Amino acid sequence: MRKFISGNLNYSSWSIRPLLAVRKAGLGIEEEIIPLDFPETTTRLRQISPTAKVPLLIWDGTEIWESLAITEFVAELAAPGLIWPKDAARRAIARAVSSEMHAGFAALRQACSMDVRGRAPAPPMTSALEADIARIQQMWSQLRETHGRNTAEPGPFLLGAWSGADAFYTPVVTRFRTYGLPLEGAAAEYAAAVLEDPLFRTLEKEAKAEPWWISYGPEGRSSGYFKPEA
Ligand SMILES: N[C@@H](CCC(=O)N[C@@H](CS)C(=O)NCC(=O)O)C(=O)O
Repeated sequence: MRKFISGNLNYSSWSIRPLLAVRKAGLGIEEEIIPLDFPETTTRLRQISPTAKVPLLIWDGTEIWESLAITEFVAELAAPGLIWPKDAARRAIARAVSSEMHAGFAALRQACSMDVRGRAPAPPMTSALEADIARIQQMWSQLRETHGRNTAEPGPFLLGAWSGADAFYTPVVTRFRTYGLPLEGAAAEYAAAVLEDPLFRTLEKEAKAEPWWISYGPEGRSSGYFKPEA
């Protein structure tokens, strides 16, 4: 069995990162969604995953959890250059910024939950959130202005051609859009390129069509629910 198990595409940022890589690699992997925050969610997650979290990749009896490890595994199976750049220096940078995302940006993640189809006011600015936004602005601009202009693997993404780094920053791009956070210059152009990319557009369409909803409010995150028909 070759199956990728994710949370809702609209809300599960850790799921959509490796899912974009799985789809890019075109390995014919079946996909299953376990909607988050429903009464049965934890039981279902405990049954399938050692961490009771998604994403999880099942590949011929091997179970791989953690978004970065799944992305690395998929990269090994994919054609060279499809997930990580062919050039060793660019590959290292792509991995560095992906690791930085995996381990960091806590203030942004806390204040701006991923909600691909949602639009909401910007949260109150704190110095930690401001620092996360500034680092992202600086990182995206700097990568676009240096590695993004390479001619060997050209494209509008962080390292030129699409890479795992873009998979890791796609949920960040959508947060900037959802909460109307500021971006300028090359960083804003990069975000626009991600939102226009067919790989993302397909996922966005699926996220919009999902029947499962979660609300965010002053009292925190709601349970999952089915939105009543309008
Ligand atoms: N470090 C993990 C984080 C995975 C994670 O936190 N997944 C969330 C969904 S985005 C989850 O499964 N939460 C369990 C739950 O909501 O019950 C990774 O990178 O894969």
